[in-house]
Amino acid sequence: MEIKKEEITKFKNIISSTKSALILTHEYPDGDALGSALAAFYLLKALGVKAKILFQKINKEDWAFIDFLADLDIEYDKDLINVTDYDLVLVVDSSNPQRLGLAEDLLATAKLSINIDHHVDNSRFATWNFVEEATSVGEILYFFFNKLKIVIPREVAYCLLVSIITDTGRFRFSNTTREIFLIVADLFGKVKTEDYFNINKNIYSEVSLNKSKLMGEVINKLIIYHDNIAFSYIDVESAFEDGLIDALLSIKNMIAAVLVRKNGDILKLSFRSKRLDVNVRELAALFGGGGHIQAAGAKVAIEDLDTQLADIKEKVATYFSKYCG
Ligand SMILES: [Mn+2]
Repeated sequence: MEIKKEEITKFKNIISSTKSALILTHEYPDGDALGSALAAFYLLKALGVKAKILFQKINKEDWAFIDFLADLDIEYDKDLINVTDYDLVLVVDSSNPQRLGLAEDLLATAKLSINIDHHVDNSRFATWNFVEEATSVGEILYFFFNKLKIVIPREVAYCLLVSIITDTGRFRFSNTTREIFLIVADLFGKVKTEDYFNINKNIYSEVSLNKSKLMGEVINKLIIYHDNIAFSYIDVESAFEDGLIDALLSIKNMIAAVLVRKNGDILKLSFRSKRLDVNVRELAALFGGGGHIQAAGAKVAIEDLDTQLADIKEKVATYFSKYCG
């Protein structure tokens, strides 16, 4: 990818009149949301902006390993934020304002907003939108640093690696290109060897006991459609979100997976596909959601749970019939 010079100039101009900023990302932040929010904090700091990050429903246990980062200003409680205290709200990794969960109203009342994202279906909801086709917001921010000629310190390189590693599924997804390896090689030169080891160990080699139990529950409730589609429904309140669906998708012979989670009064639907020609974004759209071809999601308000679950199952089975058999 390449960010146009005009875009960088535009960003620079907006920031030049900004003194304070609030950084938001989607609730239940994943590696890219987290990595890009932290990298954005450092980017703004380098540009003379005092920033604060608000994380919502973050799973602190799983992400505690990035704690070594210094000078951060992070808040976890939305109620402690008065949005009028900030000149600007910067949103990362969120294709629409609804993804911000309870922080949606903070964005709605912000004086000015910037949206930096890599989801092609981004609704361009901010005053200024920087939506680029990239593996991750981390990749986009890498170009922001470079084009603005801001040296990337170790902490930022670490965050950008977390973004890129998680949003390429450890360089397994189809968005993995030669270009992304060149960026990673550059970032490698800025971190310590043990940093890369540490990121992978924490994200992939270890799963907390609670999350392991939840994965067990996902597998216990498994239903297979057309011999190739893994489906599961769980009703467990938990902050663990990321990676649960991988337990389904990694089953041999599955070409796609659907995970439905009851979360308070909503159903959260996640869709993943193993194949480039199996489009789950189209399926997510049937439920008012969106995302990428191989990874998408939707949220549905619960009215009549049993009827809705039956409807979801039927739509899933029908949708995939064209790919199976
Ligand atoms: Mn992302």
